[in-house]
This record gives sequence, C-alpha cells and structure tokens, in this order.
Amino acid sequence: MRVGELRAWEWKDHKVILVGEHLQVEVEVFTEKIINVYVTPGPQKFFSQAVVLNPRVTEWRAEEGEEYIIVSTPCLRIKLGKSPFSLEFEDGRGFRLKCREVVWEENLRSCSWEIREGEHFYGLGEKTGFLDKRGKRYIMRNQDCYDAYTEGADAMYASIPFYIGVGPGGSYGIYLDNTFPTFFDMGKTREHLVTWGAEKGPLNFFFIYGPSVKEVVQGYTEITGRMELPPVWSLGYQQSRYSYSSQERVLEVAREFRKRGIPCDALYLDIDYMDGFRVFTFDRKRFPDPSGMIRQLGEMGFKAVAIVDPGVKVDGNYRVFREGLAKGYFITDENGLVYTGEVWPGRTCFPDFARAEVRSWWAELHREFLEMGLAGIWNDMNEPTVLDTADRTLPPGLVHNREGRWVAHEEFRNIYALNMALATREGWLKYRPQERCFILTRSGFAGIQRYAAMWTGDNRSYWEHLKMSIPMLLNMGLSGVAFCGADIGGFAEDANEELLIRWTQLGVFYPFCRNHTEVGTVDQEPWAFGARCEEICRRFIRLRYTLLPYIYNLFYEASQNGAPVFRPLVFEYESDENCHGIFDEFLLGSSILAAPVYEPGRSVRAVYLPEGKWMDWWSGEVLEGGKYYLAEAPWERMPLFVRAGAILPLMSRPVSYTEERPWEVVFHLFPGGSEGEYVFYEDDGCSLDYRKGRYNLYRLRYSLSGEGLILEWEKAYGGFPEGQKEFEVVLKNDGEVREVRVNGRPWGRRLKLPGTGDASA
Ligand code: MIG
Repeated sequence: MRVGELRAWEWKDHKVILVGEHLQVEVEVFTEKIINVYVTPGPQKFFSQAVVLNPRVTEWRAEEGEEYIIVSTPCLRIKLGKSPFSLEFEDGRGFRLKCREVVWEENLRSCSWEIREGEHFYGLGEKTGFLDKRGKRYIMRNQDCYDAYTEGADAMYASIPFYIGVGPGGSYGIYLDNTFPTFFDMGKTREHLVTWGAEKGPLNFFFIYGPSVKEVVQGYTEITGRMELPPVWSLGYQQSRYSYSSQERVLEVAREFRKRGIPCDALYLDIDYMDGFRVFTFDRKRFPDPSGMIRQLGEMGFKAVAIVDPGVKVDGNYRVFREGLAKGYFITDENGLVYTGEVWPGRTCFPDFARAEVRSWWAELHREFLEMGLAGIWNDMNEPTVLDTADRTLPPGLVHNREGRWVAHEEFRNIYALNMALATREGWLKYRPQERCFILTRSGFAGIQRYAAMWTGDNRSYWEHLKMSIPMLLNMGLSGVAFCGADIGGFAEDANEELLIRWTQLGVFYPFCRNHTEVGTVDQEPWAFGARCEEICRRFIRLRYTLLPYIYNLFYEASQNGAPVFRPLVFEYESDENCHGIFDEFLLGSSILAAPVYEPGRSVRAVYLPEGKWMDWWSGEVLEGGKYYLAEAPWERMPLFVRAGAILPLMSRPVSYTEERPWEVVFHLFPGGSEGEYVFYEDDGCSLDYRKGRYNLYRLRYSLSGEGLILEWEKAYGGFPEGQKEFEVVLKNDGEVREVRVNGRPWGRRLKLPGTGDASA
C-alpha cells in the first residue's frame, strides 16, 4: 500500500494530519529542526521508550497550495504532495531531501529516500565495517555475536536505528522509532536510494535537520536523551579478565598495579565470583569476604565493578528464582508457561523487564551489592542471549507484558537491555542516591546513553579487530553513545606484545578505557608481555590520566549537547572531502588528533591533518594542515597532534588513580590563529550536587597579534567553592605575553589565574 491521493487534511496543535487513500500520515513539528512523521493504516498505538523529547513551542505554519501542502518552520519547509502523496524536506538554501516511496504492507513498512550526489552516511550505532556506511545494508536485532564477530557481522549486541546523511546542502539525520527488528539499506540494493524499514511495528520516524553533523547529533540526542555526568573514576583506566578467580587474586592484581606505578581505577568481577552463576550471590569459598575485599581495594584506590546477567538459575533453593517464579516475574510463552533457556548456570529464567514491578524487584535485588560498596554494575548477556538456540536469541512465541499490554518478544527484544539498565538504575537511585551511577552494558537501543556506558562485546585479539574498533566506536559516538569502548587487547584468543602495545595506545583514547580478556587466554595485563610492553603501556596509561581534565570536560560537553568524546574527523571538518572516509584517525574532542597504528610491523604511517596548524605532541613541531604526512611511529609512539589554537586542561602531576588527591589542572595553550577560547567545567566528580549548581565554569580566552598575547580569564559561573584554588597557564610557544586580564581587570603578566581561592575573581 502507498498513501495514494490525499483526501483530507487538518492542522491542530503541533500536527498536520493527512488522510490519504490508503494510509494516514501525521507530521508533527517537535522543534524547528525536528519533524516527526508517523504513517499508519488506521488507529494503532505503539509506544517508544527511546524518545524523551516533547514537542516544543515553535513558530510554524501549514498552507495549502495547488499541488502541495507546505509545512514551514523558521529553518525548514516540508512539501507534502497531494496527488499522489509525496514528501520532501528543504531549507531554501540548497538542502533538499526527497522521499521516493512510503510502503505499508502486512510484512513490510518502509521508506526510500534519494541519495544526494556525493552523499556519505554515518551512525547506525554498533556496526562493523568502515566509517562511511554508503553501499552497506544492516539489520538491527540485538544478538550475541561471539562466533559472528568478524568484519562481516551484521546484527550485533545493540541496535540504534539512526543515521546521518552528509551531502551537498547540508547534513540531516533520520531516527526510526521502531523497536522491532529493522533494516537499513544505504544504497546497496538500489544504488541511488536509501531504504529502511521493518516487517512489523510502526512506521514512525524523526527527520533531524542539521545543517551540520554537530547539529544533527545534538538534535538526535535531544530526541533520545543525553548521558549524565559519569563518576570520574569511570574515566580512568580499568582492568578486567574473565575471571579473576578469587578475592586474593583480585587484590594481588590491584597491588601489582600500584607496585608497578601503572595508574588504574577499577577492577572487574566477571561471572566466576558468583555461587554457581546465581546472580546476586558470591561464591563464599573463593570470595569469603566481598565487603572486606572492596574495602581493601578502596584503600588502594580501586573500585570494584561486578557483572550481573539477566538469567536467573532454575533452582528451588535459590531465593531469587523462588521469588521470581512465585510472583510470576519471568518471561513466559503465550500460554503463560515460564520459559527456560540454557546459559552459564544451566536452565535459566529471564525477568520480564517490560513490567514496572519486575524492574522494582530487580532494583531491590541490588541492595546488598550496592550497600557493600560495589562501584558499578556490568550488564552482560542482556540481548538477551541463550546458548541453546541456533542464533542464541530467545525462540519465537514468548511474550512480555508492557504496561498491561501483551507484546511479542520480537517487539521488546531490542529494548530488553534498555529496560534492564532502567531497573539497575532504579536500584542505584534507591541505595546510592547521592552518587553518580555507573552501569556498563553490552546490549542497548537508542537512548541507552541515558543510563549506561556501552562496550562492544566479544572482539578478538586480532589486528583486524583493533582496527575495526575505531570506526565502530566513532559511529557509536555519532549515534548518541558518547561513553563507549572496546576491550583493549581483544577479548577472545591470545594477545601478544606488539598487539597489546598498539591497542593500549589506541585504547587510552577510548571514552571507556578497559582491558579485558576471555577465560583461557594468556594474561593481558599491561605487564603480561615483559618490560618493554609494560613501560610503553604505563606511559600511555599515564598519558590518559594527564588528559583526564580535558576528557572529563568532553564528557561534560556530551552531557550538555550529545557531542561524542571520540570523534571522526568529519564531525569537525565536514566540508573537507578528505575527511569523509577517514576511519583510522580520530579526534579526542576538537583539539587532539590521533593516528593509531593498527597493523603489526609498522613504524611509520600516513596521517592526514585537516585545515589549520597542528603541533606534533611528541616533537612540538608545527605542521600545516590540509595535507598528508608520514609520521614516525615506533612502538613507543602513536602519532598524536594538537590543534593550534587549542587550550587543554591537563593534570599537572601523575596520579595513580583519579581520586588520589584533588586534581591540579594546568592550562596548556597552543596558540594558533588570532584567537581561541576554552570553557572549563569543574565539580566534585562523584556526587549529584552539580545538579543543584555545585560546579564552576571558567572561560579562558586568548588573542594573538604582532605585539604579543593577551589572555582573559573569567569566572562564568561559580557554585563550587571547594574547586581548585588557582590555575596555572603554560604557553606552548615562545611568544611574548603582553597582558593578562582577569574578569576584565589588569592582572599584569602573571600566569597564575585565580580559581576559588580568590574572592575577587
Ligand atoms: O562469553 O561473563 O561479552 O565480556 O567476560 C561469556 C563472561 C559471557 C560475555 C562478555 C564478556 C564476559 C563473558 N560474557
């Protein structure tokens, strides 16, 4: 079915409702840049958990002309053809996007869009392949992909049905709000068309106008939400293994880090800490005193994070199972028969996280863990995954009860993990209400960034996987998930010295920075391959800690506007054609560019530097952008550059963990161009007090002329009197400082700027 001829239309509130021959189309203006389109053959309601945006008061109007009904906002025109129905977006300044067809059949709901000349596509969440998705086709259906984890893997752990088109006239985004499995054909089947859709569920999508990539990501995260500020410890280096087998072993690893002077903030407890894989238990033989262990770890500056899987072991002597069964909390089939699947504990039941009372029950099960001081909860197998079906997903015929309505597992599957995270978070809010929550998740859906950090699951200790992690994480960042990372060193199979060196160099720039490996593989801690590897890893992990104030500020930015921390070049330089396809370099924020080595035996690599000037991090050499260089990259070095014009807040002294002592931040200024600015955010790094205004914002500006450099320092907001007392500025060139002004007043040439120490500032 197509929409056909328009028979009638009306306009009310934020909406234009068009009644076609066969289908009804509702066009709703959410903001002047965000338009929701809902196509339906009749009244039916689906609801989404991904969308948190409500339509906002916007100046807009709808008019009827001869051929079109035109809906316009201050920056967009939506042309709706009457005979037959057609749909087009334009901005009157060269942006134009045409919908070629809208289809609704019993088993297919889809939309096709014309691909613009020279268009590139990004986003789509956690996907294999290169950065630009043009010519690819992907399925969105959450599933374990241990065996399938290769360059060709399609459906993965998480689904984010959102993409960005970058082309002439500007960039836009489409978010398809459908929790059933969906597909995205980015010009693969029909070269000039993007087609996406689903077999079931609503044809409900959001068009997001840019015109820049940045604004598209901002719009998308306005729709699906942004991350909250993470606890700063979760930005430190973290070490994991499947599994550190005992309390003693965990403490030994912790001591090893301190002894060797390798900074580290957290250790992970993988499934073997449990008693026979029963969730919310500890094996008391191997972990006789978890609280004591957590306390001892704490004394050394470590946090502990424990894995919690959704599967509950079938065992009449196990409280969690008995309760869940008695209360009817587990997923059943259509006849109400409780489903069991095979996972680590043997026969296992799955909580129906669709139901609020089940989520609250799950939340309360966290009580002991959270009260004993675990610093974070790691959700795994939450696609959900079982081991006894061909594709490791739950079989057909199962149902969930979503706010009183029975829905097929196929409709809920992609948001199972989102709801598990919601339940975990509820527990957090209940038992640790003053602290920032840390949840790590494997599976997810659009909006997961509101609750959890995400890692990319079971990669392997392959060079190919080191390489693939770059575009995968870059696209996840563009898809709203700023807090993401891949297992450093690779999960499955054995790492080796060179691989761990190169992966650690790259990994210290992942927003989520954790080394993890599978049971049965060779050890992969930074010291596992001898002194040389250890020394290089130590140096790079320390580099991450030096960069932490900058990184933390990038997370602040992500919480404010959704911008990724780990950025593709196209995010900052979208008009530069050279940047459209680059997947093997990335930006950390807007000021640092890194070019990791991702093949063995390499000691140089080509690096493209975008327009402007760049300073080699290691040598200080200034390079002209807009061209390629061959950079030296011996094992000790990963090519790294700072954008001229950048101001970086860096840690002044090495620390062995984030909370070792109050941060001493020094601003490093790399002058370039005639001016630059940096806004610095500061708070306590762990509590929720920032929501009540307990933070500081400073603005540091410089202008550069023939006569020298003028610095201006201004306290833009001061709500956190415990902040840093004074800030030092280090100039990274030999220019002369002409004048420093603090809040507009002369400050001589002093390069110590007042923080909270000086009331006059
Ligand atoms: O593969 O809990 O992706 O990080 O170590 C078995 C054991 C299940 C999969 C996770 C991995 C974790 C492992 N889990």
